[in-house]
Amino acid sequence: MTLSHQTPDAPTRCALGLGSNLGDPKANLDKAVRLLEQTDGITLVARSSDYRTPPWGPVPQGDYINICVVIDTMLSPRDLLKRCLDVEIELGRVRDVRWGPRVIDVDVLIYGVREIREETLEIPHPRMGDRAFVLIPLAEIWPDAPLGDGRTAADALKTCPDQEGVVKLEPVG
Ligand code: PH2
Ligand code: MG
Ligand code: MG
Repeated sequence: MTLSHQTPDAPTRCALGLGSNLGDPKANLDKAVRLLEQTDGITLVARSSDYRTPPWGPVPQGDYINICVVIDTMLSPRDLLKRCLDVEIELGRVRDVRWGPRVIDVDVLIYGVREIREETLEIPHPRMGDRAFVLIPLAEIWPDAPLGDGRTAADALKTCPDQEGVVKLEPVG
């Protein structure tokens, strides 16, 4: 059995990054968080504010709303990934263009202090340390989150580019 299939002996603290820029992004994010929190073996610890973020990457597309959540989980890294992908499917995600627009994206960013480098699962997420749309919501709820390169989320924010474009949305109602 590979490392990513090992279930933990005790709940493991993890961070997930969620984003949406198709349909009703806020509703999509709310629904994804609800599905995650209703999952056996997942306890929601914290949810960040919603952030409007300019699209990152080579594909021209609309702004995203991004959030992060912190969870405790008894699922193995592989089962947690599977649950995230199932939530994406349940919300109607179709995988077409890489980096392209999406109804929902649910990424496993951090799984305890575990480092996993497999073809279909890389934890900590290899690109989060320089992405403001991940680091800003993550540092809001878990500033000490270990990025795996010796830095915390708060450390990485000190040098992270493109932070000006990320706007915190105030809750309505
Ligand atoms: N996700 C992408 C590509 N670009 N840009 C923003 N602002 N937020 C995202 O979540 C995002 C992106 C592919 O995962
Ligand atoms: Mg993804
Ligand atoms: Mg992503």
